[in-house]
Amino acid sequence: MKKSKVYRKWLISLVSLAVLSVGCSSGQIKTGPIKAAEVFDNVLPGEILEGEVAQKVPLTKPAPKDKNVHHVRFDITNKAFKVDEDVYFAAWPFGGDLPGPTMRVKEGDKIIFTMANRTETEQSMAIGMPMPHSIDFHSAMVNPEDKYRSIAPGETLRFEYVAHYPGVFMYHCGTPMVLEHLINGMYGAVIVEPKNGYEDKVDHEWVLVQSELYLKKEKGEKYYVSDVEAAKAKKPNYVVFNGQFNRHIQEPLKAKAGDRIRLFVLNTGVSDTSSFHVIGNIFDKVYLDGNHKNKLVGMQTVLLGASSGAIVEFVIPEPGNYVFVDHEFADASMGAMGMIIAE
Ligand SMILES: [Cu+2]
Repeated sequence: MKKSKVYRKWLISLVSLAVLSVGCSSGQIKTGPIKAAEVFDNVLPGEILEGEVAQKVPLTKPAPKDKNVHHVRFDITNKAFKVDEDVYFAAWPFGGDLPGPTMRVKEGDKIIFTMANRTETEQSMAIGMPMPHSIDFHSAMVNPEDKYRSIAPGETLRFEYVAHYPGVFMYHCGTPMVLEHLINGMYGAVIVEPKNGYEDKVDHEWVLVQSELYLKKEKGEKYYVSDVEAAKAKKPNYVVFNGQFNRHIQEPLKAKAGDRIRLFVLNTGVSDTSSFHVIGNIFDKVYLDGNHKNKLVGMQTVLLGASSGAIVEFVIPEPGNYVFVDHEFADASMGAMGMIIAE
């Protein structure tokens, strides 16, 4: 080979290496071909909640290390939930829970997601009306017109996506009027772990989903229902962690002095911010939106807009009751309060 040819080859490989490294350092994600969503005109056989990577709040277990493809199913059915003493809310939840179950996978994993709209069943119609619904995963990068389409009662939707970014993400129904579907409890969290795992080993991990409830009850009715006018005026009657007024005061989270805690906090809104704080503690590490690259240290409070998430980590300094609140104290007094008890 001639000297000039060798030089040209060397130059080309050097340039391509430079281009490649710029591409990588820019953090740009290549999504590749994405399959179109499928809609079935029946409720496919299966349970309302399926998938080993899905769990009800506040629980979450690490994503399986040996699997990169996960089948998850959240069906929609109307269901009533106790949100306070003598207050039962007729909601439209995902996967039979308020908030919906948390899905937890790893960066780069593929999720094959199934959702049936079961709002036309007798059981569901005893609580609310059959109507179209959809799901919008903030953890996905897909064509929303295809994947986030509304399906009619009795139909099943199936689509897949790859979780390209680590984080703590919201999912929710996106069927118009979105505000109305959100205030009916149609939201939940997705945790995407970084490819190489988290920086620290922890003793406990819990999920806290904060949301506002806008409720009203007609005289003689059994259940409270959502109040669209109050939601438009941003006047909630409750602001809650994990679906109930002061839920984790009644069901405290349990730890020991010296334990390291990781909380996955998601503020679903629907329209308000959260100033998340643990009384008697400082977050030694905070990862905004749950991404390990967005690291902050020594934080007293983390501010979360509607649909923002964070990982907060801290050590329990000594035995005691560590109350966590939305430090916007009107919200705390409306139920955004819980506790970690450390022996
Ligand atoms: Cu909906």
